[in-house]
Amino acid sequence: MAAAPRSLCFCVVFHLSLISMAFSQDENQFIYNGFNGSRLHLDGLAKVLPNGLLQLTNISELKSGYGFHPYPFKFNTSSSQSLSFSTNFVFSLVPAVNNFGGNGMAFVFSPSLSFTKATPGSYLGLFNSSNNGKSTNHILAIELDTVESPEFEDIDGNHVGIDVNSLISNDSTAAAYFSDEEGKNKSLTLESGKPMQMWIDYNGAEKLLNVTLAPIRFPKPSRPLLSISIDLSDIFLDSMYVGFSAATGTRKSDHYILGWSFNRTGQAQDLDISKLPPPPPRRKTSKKQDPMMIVLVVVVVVMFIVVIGAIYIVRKKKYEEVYEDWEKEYGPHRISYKNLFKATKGFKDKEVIGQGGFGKVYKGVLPSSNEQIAIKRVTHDSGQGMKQFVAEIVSMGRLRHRNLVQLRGYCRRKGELLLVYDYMPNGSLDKILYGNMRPHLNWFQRIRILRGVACGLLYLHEEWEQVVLHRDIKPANVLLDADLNGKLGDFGLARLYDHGSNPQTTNLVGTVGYLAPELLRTGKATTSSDVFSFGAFMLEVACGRRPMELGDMDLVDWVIECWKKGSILDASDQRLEGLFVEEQMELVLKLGMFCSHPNPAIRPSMKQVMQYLDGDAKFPDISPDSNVIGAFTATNEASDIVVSFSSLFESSSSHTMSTIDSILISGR
Ligand SMILES: *[C@@H]1O[C@H](CO)[C@@H](O)[C@H](O)[C@H]1NC(C)=O
Ligand SMILES: *[C@@H]1O[C@H](CO)[C@@H](O)[C@H](O)[C@H]1NC(C)=O
Ligand SMILES: *[C@@H]1O[C@H](CO)[C@@H](O)[C@H](O)[C@H]1NC(C)=O
Ligand SMILES: *[C@@H]1O[C@H](CO)[C@@H](O)[C@H](O)[C@H]1NC(C)=O
Ligand SMILES: *[C@@H]1O[C@H](CO)[C@@H](O)[C@H](O)[C@H]1NC(C)=O
Ligand SMILES: *[C@@H]1O[C@H](CO)[C@@H](O)[C@H](O)[C@H]1NC(C)=O
Ligand SMILES: *[C@@H]1O[C@H](CO)[C@@H](O)[C@H](O)[C@H]1NC(C)=O
Ligand SMILES: *[C@H]1O[C@@H](CO)[C@H](O)[C@@H](O)[C@@H]1NC(C)=O
Repeated sequence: MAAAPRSLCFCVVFHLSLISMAFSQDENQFIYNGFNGSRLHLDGLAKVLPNGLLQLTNISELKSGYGFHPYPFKFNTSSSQSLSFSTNFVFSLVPAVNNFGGNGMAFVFSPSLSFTKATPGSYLGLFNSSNNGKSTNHILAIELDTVESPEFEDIDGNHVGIDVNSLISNDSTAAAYFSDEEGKNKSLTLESGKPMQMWIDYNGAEKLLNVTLAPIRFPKPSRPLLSISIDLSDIFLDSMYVGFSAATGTRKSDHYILGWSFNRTGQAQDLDISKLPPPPPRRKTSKKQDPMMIVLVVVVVVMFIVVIGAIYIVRKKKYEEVYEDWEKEYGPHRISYKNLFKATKGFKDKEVIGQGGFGKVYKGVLPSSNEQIAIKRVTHDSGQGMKQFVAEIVSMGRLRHRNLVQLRGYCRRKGELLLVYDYMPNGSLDKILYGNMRPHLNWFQRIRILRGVACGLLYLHEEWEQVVLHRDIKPANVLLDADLNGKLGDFGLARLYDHGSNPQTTNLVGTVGYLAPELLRTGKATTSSDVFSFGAFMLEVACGRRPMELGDMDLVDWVIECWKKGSILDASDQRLEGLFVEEQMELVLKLGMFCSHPNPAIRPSMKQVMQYLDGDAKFPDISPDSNVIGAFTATNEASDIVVSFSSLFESSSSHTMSTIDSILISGR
């Protein structure tokens, strides 16, 4: 078809025909993968950027921009077939404000390149108010409209429309594409700034115009977005230009074309996406527009950092421990504060199971092993003696005896020492002895507790590698396990006070009523002063009375009185209702008295106490009127007469027995 006119021209004017030949051959088709070196006719704001992008408009208000193929195509409007064309292009609309750009762009066939009288904004730089809708326009436009203009019956602010001589579209639909993969329509946002591709195909024979849209890199969908039957011969003139227009109004976008392929003789070639100029950068969301937003974001970020930082510091502070170099060797005995904190649910008051002179005791469950523990929280001034004390505490941890509450480890914080023990489900004997437990502790349980505690104390005094003084034996420090076995707690803890600042006053540890008189005088604790406390403890368990109760006479004096009246068993706890082994009760009362003797020399050792309790040695038959007993109520000096007694006690038990007897008899 092109061959005939070419040869004809060739004959007439040689050099002109060459140019015309080039046009006629080239100009039925072209492809721009980027517009570097293109020969487009640009008007308005349009320009080709150095990177090859065709920018139709920037974000100046109420402006138009045009990019057209510079030469018109010749159409034979009598022959519908010759009106076929195929084109595709990649565009990108970058709004000035996110989702608030405008007004849009169009692919256009126009008989003229002059749009000087056309209006920007919703007229898309194609028409003005007086010529809009006139058939004399001879314009076909495929619009990409991003502003809803009611005057043009727009369906929305994001649609594709086919316009013939008018901005009132012959057909339009919301921007979308058919996904062959998913078998459904998927919507698109034209002014997302993302590059998209459009295909426009017209078959002159079928008089069918198809418009197809898809995101870049998607193959052409099998179903067009718009497909209308239209006879372009009614619209086109013999000579038509083809290109793009775009316009801004009060809403504005950068309108870009990245590449364009056009063909009148067949399917337009696909663009080479890899060769297209880089997509224009999208604008950072409205930050420039709204300084309040920046302030808000900064404030939120700063607050976030502050909160996170605060949480970090609080957490760090919360679990902060004191750890000194010398503690390294005790590493295995150290229990992390975090674990203890979790075990006690944050040292909640609800978890407090006791309160003593040293501080509160909490119940807890170790998160790692689910084991129950008791945590003694001791306040202290972490002075110089701490090192020695921790050393002792740790060595206490090595004490193993079934009648000692096992120390598991420790933790140190500022002003605070935490000692972790096995948990004793039945609490302290003190609570059970004076509480409302029903049935009340029976005699067998009591004697077993007494024996157990004696056994534990013997271990501390004589059976371990060094002598450990308890210094605070009393029912509150005797704990009961699930089977009501007595276990001595708090051993060695009294030493804590030795490390205080004033050695003169701090040595006096213990509880009134359980304190040996010589301890009050000399301040020096001995195994014998422990025995004194144990004696008071024995009497207490047997009589169910505290050693010193307000308004009552001393427990020892009272027992002696009962004894002198010839009915020592009257001193026994009324709650036992007489249900006890009389010999045992008598032994416990008398042994208790002897242990509580004001003269330390008369007190037996723990070993002897065990022997009496076990029946391995027979307790001497003493008269209540003996010297020894008299010494209870006499002055301290008076008791000195039997000071040689202790050395005799050291010998074998059978021997001891006779010695006691003889002394007692001589005292009579
Ligand atoms: C838009 O382009 C025109 C012409 O190149 C220029 O004068 C104007 O400053 C540009 N406006 C913006 C907002 O970039
Ligand atoms: C235009 O097409 C008609 C019908 O096919 C034909 O008769 C006519 O010669 C064509 N005109 C030109 C200038 O090619
Ligand atoms: C509208 O455009 C047409 C054609 O370009 C022109 O003749 C006419 O004067 C314009 N009207 C107005 C009001 O600008
Ligand atoms: C997809 O969109 C086209 C055009 O808007 C419509 O004709 C067609 O029914 C839609 N198809 C589906 C599966 O929604
Ligand atoms: C237009 O789309 C219809 C429906 O998919 C198709 O049958 C027809 O061949 C298409 N025409 C062109 C020119 O692409
Ligand atoms: C135009 O179509 C013809 C025939 O299908 C094809 O050979 C040619 O490559 C196409 N050119 C462009 C630029 O699409
Ligand atoms: C366009 O040309 C410029 C130099 O003029 C070059 O830097 C750029 O890479 C070219 N872009 C394309 C897409 O070819
Ligand atoms: C769009 O098509 C043209 C030519 O086919 C008609 O003349 C117009 O009336 C029609 N416009 C609308 C809104 O359908």
